[in-house]
Order: sequence, then C-alpha cells, then structure tokens
Amino acid sequence: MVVMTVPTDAQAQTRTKRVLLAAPRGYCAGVDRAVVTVEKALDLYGPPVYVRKQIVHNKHVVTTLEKRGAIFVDETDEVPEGATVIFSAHGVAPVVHDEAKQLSLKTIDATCPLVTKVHREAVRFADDDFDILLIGHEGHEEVVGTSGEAPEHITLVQSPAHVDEVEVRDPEKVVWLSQTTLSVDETMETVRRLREKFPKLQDPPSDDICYATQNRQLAVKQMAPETDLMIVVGSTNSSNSVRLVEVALEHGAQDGHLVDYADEIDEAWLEGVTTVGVTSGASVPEVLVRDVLDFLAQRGYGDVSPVVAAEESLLFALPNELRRDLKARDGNEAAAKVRHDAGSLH
Ligand code: 2E6
Ligand code: F3S
Repeated sequence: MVVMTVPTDAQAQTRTKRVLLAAPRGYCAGVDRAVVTVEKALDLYGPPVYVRKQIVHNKHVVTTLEKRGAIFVDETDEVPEGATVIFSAHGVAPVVHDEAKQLSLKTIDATCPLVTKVHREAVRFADDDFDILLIGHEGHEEVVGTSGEAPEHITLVQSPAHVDEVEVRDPEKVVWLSQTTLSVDETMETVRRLREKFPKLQDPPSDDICYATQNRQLAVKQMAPETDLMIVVGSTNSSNSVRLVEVALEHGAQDGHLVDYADEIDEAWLEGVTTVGVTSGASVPEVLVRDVLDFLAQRGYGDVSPVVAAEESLLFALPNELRRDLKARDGNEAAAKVRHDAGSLH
C-alpha cells in the first residue's frame, strides 16, 4: 500500500516562499553624483557644508550626511554669508542662484543633469513663446525649480483629472514637459487627454521621465503579477519611490508598502504570503535593501531571484565647481576623476 502525505499549509508555504528582487533598483546616476558631491565637499572644505533642501529624498542619506557635518537648510538665506552651499539633485529656480550671489555664497550645483535638461527645454520653449504644460506634482522641489525658469509660460498639470481645467493662450503653440519621476502610464494618459483638447500639442524633444524612473517601473511591472507583497524601500517624500508602490498595485501585486528601514515591515503583512517583491527608489542606498533581504531571510524568504528589466551603466561627472577645487587641491587631473570612496552610503 502507498501512503501519500499531504503537506500542511505551513509546510507548503515554507517550501515555496521566495523573493523576487528587482533590477535595476536603488541609486541612479544623478543621486550617486549628488551624494558623492556632498561627501567630497565635506572632505575637501571640512564641515560644516550647507545643503539647500534634502540632497536627495532619502531619510537615511540625509541623517548619515548630517552626522558627517552636512547642514540641511530650507532656504539660501539660512546659510551664513560667504559659506559654501550645495543645491540638491532636484534643481533650483534661477532666483535661487541670484539669492546665493547676493549673499556671496560659494555654490555647488548638484542638480541632476537630466533635470537640467528639462530646465533648458523650458527656457527654449518659453523663448519661442510657447505655452508649456508641465506635468508634475505641485510643491515638489523639481517642479518648483523647473517652473521658476519660465513662470509666465508654464502651467502645471497634476494628473489626467486636471486636464479639463487647463487653458492656454494659443492652442497652436503648446508643448508638454514633465517632472522626471512620474508614473509613465499616468503621464501618457495625461498627454492623451491634453492632445484631445489641444491637437497641435508638441512633445518634448526627448523623454523627460528619466531612464532610471522608467527602468525601475519596468522591473516592478514584470514582478507585480506574481507578487503577493511588494516592499519598496524609499522615503515618503521620494516621488519615484512612491510611484513604484502605485505601479506594483496597478499591475497585480496583492499588497504593497513603502518602508525606509527593514524594521518598519509589519509581520502581519507576511501572513499567507508566498512571493515577496523587493525593490528600492532611485535615492536609496543598497545597504537598506540588504537589511530588508536579511529580515525576510530570517522569516523563511531566503530564496532570492533577480528580475532584470534593464542594464544601467550611466555615470555623471561631478559638478564643475567641485572638480575644479579637487584638482586645485591635488594638483593633478587624475585626483579629480576619482569619484568613489566605498562608504556606507554605497
Ligand atoms: C532628483 C530628481 C529626480 O522625489 P524624487 O523622486 O524626485 O527624488 P529622489 O531624491 O527620491 O530621487 C532622485 C531624484 C533626484 N529624482
Ligand atoms: Fe536624475 Fe532620474 Fe535620478 S532625473 S537624479 S537620474 S531619478
């Protein structure tokens, strides 16, 4: 006689528990450049170094840099006259550069080059007297900075639902631009509705939603249908991180949460869960993802499979002002090209 043993629910779950780990995830080229800029500035000039706004929207990055001597301020006028101030990766309006000049501050601009690209587009279309419909979230620092390039020409469009209220001077001369970290799908829906209303609407010369935002969303879309619980590591004010939770839920994940740290994971979220998806926003150091993986492994989710949606290799040079000072200190070009110290934020 053959005796069949049927596994209990608990045994079945133990056998199949797994993690899908998104790639790419975490730091993008612009965040890496901005964080290294603050680290190098602290080494070079010594603390304190002032930073206007959070250098990137991540709690751990900010508290770690604070411990090393960075002072984060909300506005330029909080920086003592003549001191050094770094502008965050999200970019600043021209008026902020003017204020810094008036206060004789030494500035280092860590604006992501892909945000600067959108600023340049805004200036160019404003010079050609276009109405610019900027798709983005009100109050977000990037939107404030980009809008400040051409306030007379820019109208903010926050979502598809806001399209009805948009008015322009000349429907023949309208272009849309966007924040770099939006949901690709929602933005395309906003554009579709805008074009229904303004058939001559022009597209940006190239994608404004950056490669990192797109790739991280792509990986999440691939994982979501198989995922019972998606854990996104990131801070609540990080637009691109928040979007990853939304994209996961829209594409089939049963549940999804944003956490800054592994110890924020509620054990109740794991009840009945077989597949956990893990990813992180573009401002999140990998050490925080490793902590989440350790937390999950301790609870039986030790089987980790990568889901690779794209390869990334982009690197940006450090801001010119900083490279010049590094070069002056070290007296040779080579030293200025050394970009990475393997610190705890990498
Ligand atoms: C600068 C521009 C875009 O909130 P958001 O996603 O924009 O910002 P971070 O700091 O979380 O991500 C990086 C970044 C910096 N994205
Ligand atoms: Fe830049 Fe995109 Fe990162 S705009 S800072 S590369 S999220």
